[in-house]
Amino acid sequence: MKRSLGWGLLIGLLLTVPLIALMYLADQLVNLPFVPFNLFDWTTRMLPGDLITFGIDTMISGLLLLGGTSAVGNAKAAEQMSAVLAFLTAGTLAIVVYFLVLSWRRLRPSLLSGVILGALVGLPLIMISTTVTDLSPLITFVWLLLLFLGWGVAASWAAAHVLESEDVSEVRSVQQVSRRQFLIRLGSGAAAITVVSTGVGVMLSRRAAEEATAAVTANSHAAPESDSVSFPNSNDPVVPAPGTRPEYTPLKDHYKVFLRTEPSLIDESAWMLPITGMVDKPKMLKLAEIREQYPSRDQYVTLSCISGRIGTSLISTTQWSGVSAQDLLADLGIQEGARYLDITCDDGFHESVALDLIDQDERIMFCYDWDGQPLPKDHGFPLRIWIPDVYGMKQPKWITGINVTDEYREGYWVERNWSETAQVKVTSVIDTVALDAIYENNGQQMVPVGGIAWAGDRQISKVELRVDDGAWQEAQLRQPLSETTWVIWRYEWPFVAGNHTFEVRCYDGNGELQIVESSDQRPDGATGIHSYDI
Ligand SMILES: Nc1nc2c(c(=O)[nH]1)N[C@H]1C(S)=C(S)[C@@H](COP(=O)(O)O)O[C@H]1N2
Ligand SMILES: [Mo]
Repeated sequence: MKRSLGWGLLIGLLLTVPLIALMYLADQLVNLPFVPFNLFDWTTRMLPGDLITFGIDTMISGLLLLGGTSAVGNAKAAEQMSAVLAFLTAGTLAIVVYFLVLSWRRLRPSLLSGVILGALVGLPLIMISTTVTDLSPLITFVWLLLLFLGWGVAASWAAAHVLESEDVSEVRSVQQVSRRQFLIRLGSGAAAITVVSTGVGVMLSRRAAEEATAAVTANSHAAPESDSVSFPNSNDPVVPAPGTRPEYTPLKDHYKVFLRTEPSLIDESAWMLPITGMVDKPKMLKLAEIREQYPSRDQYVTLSCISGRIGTSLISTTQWSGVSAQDLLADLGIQEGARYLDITCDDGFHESVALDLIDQDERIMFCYDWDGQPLPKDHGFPLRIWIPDVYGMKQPKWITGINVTDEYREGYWVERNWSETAQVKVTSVIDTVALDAIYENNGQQMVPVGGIAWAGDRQISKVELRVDDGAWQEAQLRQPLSETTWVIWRYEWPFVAGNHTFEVRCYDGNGELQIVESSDQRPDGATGIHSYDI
């Protein structure tokens, strides 16, 4: 029993690793589904919302502990790694169980038993993968079935070589020799398949990434905003304290959140936006038509994720360009009684947006550019919506359809018990106490302290700091990029040696103090005071 457990583990690993490598290769070559990701996405979709949030949160805190804030950018890589490891574990365990059953029931590892193993494991996975792929289900089915049957048959063949149970000693020593040879052959076969498939796969994926970058550069009708144009507040005398985050987030550093293991990859030539439902004149629009037929507008926007804690790195600022939802809807002939847009996305995400809200706010836009360039694929290419003053969870990316309706449907995360309104919680954060930048002013040593404050579109009227429970002191505010971005603040701290705790609080444009009582991010967004120790 123990021996078959050991053999099962070894053979399980030796066979499941190349299986994964082959699926990866086929994914890179012709876009066949990569089952580990499909399985992971399916599982997270089936699990209750609370548990997923808990999982994501645990992972983010784990990464923070391990590698500081920069590691959070790698959360997706960590998720992909977990998906592959989970699959490897499951595949290996299946072979272990198969080996245990064989030795427990004293069965010969026949070819049929291998076919059964492959089918038992493969069929449910194939069901999951065919529901998420865009390829013909038949091709997907045949390819994956062959792969899993091959894996099962290889397991039975390996079992036949390693699980013989005769006790006669000469036979055993002969067996040991042939077993060793067998293992060497199996091991080198597995290694060869893995190395070649992964190598070619990685090469293909690099080339695809390069081509995508080249295409974006060729397409971009304007140089990136961040390089060329000066910002509206470039003359503001309040300069960020050294160590404050960039006021305008470099595009590659913008935070990312998406529910699937991989972002949707939408081909512009195949994409059209249908606007249907309660309208007299339904439409089907290509991206170029949306760009050309409607006036475009630009807006500096800070976007944040509701699942961030106080001081989260899931918040960023860039320039959004697109068409006002009012303009896009103007000539559709929206019928009497219509009340919502039901927006659907490539990845199964969806959200309802009230027509009343759109009527009240011309800024709500269907956005196609970020930072003067077509939306990056991670950020929703070709089209996403922007709604001021609400968290990202209400703002669909990769939009594939707009249905005008009189029925309200809860959005993807609302269905999973997150806030229905998801209005941004007023927040302020200390980024830096710049001890390195200490300077003297009239004989007093001063240290610049800096950070951000944000209130959705309600603006910031005041930011205050205190040190070690002292009195609250007012900070200087830099003019923001727009009324919908964060405000950079700066405070000059009269230096006192030793350990200290800094705290920050802010007031919105109406003079209302941010919520200072701590509450968890779930379900309405985190509240409380951010503090910083030196
Ligand atoms: N289609 C789709 N849209 C989506 C999401 C998603 O998973 N799928 N995530 C939402 C969430 S929770 C956030 S915080 C923002 C993040 O946008 P970003 O990744 O471009 O920063 O996108 C929102 N829109
Ligand atoms: Mo989010």
